[in-house]
Amino acid sequence: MTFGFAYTDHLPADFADRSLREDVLTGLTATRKWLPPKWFYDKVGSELFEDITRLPEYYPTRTERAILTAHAGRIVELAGARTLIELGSGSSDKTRLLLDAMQTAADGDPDGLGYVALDVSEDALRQACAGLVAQYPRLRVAAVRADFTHQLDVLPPGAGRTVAFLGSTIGNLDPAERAAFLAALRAGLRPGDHFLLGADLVKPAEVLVPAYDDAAGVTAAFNRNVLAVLNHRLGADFDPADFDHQAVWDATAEWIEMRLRARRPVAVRVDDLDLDVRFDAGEDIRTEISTKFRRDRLTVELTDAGFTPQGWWTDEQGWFSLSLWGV
Ligand code: AVJ
Repeated sequence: MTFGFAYTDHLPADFADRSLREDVLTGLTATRKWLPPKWFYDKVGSELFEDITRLPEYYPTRTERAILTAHAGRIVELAGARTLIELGSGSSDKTRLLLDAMQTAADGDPDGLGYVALDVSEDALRQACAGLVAQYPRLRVAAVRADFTHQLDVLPPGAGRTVAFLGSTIGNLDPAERAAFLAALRAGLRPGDHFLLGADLVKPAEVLVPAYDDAAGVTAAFNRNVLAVLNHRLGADFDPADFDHQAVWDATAEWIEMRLRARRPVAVRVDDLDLDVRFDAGEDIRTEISTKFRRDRLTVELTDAGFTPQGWWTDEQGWFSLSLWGV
């Protein structure tokens, strides 16, 4: 047993390079410039995100963990979870709370339990799965390299499947992308499967804005890091210091918008795309939307996609939600 987990790749080797090039070409030539948030997460960006999760202002990670700590047992019981499939597995530390609850629920019979990580990053998958194999020697672990925004037909079969999508990553999708994602997920599930969703909730702007514009400047560094990613991977020549970090609460769309604002007129060359990009002073690149939800809206969207509500949990302040859905 060299690896201890099965690895399946559903993406071409050059997937990341090709989609980065497409995204940057589309986003930086648009009238209102934008970049998708998935390119934040190179090694430096992933470390900065881990730092963000420990900031006093950034409540989502610790709040979601507290809800899971309090309710994982009940969630696993309601879902009859025996195979946990995690979309965008990241560092998997919240995953462990669910796996522990599955083991407790299974007590005599932990051998049938499984964990499947689904992510676009081979490195992230291997690291997460190797850690879990070491810690849970009897768990059946599988890694699937796939793009969860439109490859949900590749979920492996299993008994008592629960698909977990935690951390409010769903908030990064705009309404159309969200509807497409939920429809694709629903199509990949069968009766008896469950969906466990972590979603951040609407709350006062005085709480939301500092969570995305912290006093220590970690989120600003995280935001600017996407420009360094473009420099390294596409031969661009951004000076990240030319751009200011902005976090704006859009009360109509109910999302936080992160932007990079040119401090002066800027000209950038992106060698690998043979592209020249000009920014006026004050011009923005939208780098992320982070949607905040209400229970009613989530229920409508999930119900429209063919899910039925099975449970809803929040913290005392009602800041973050975990919800369980059946099909
Ligand atoms: C990982 C997408 C949930 O939207 O809160 C943190 C990323 N961006 N600070 C979020 C993020 C700025 C985060 N998600």
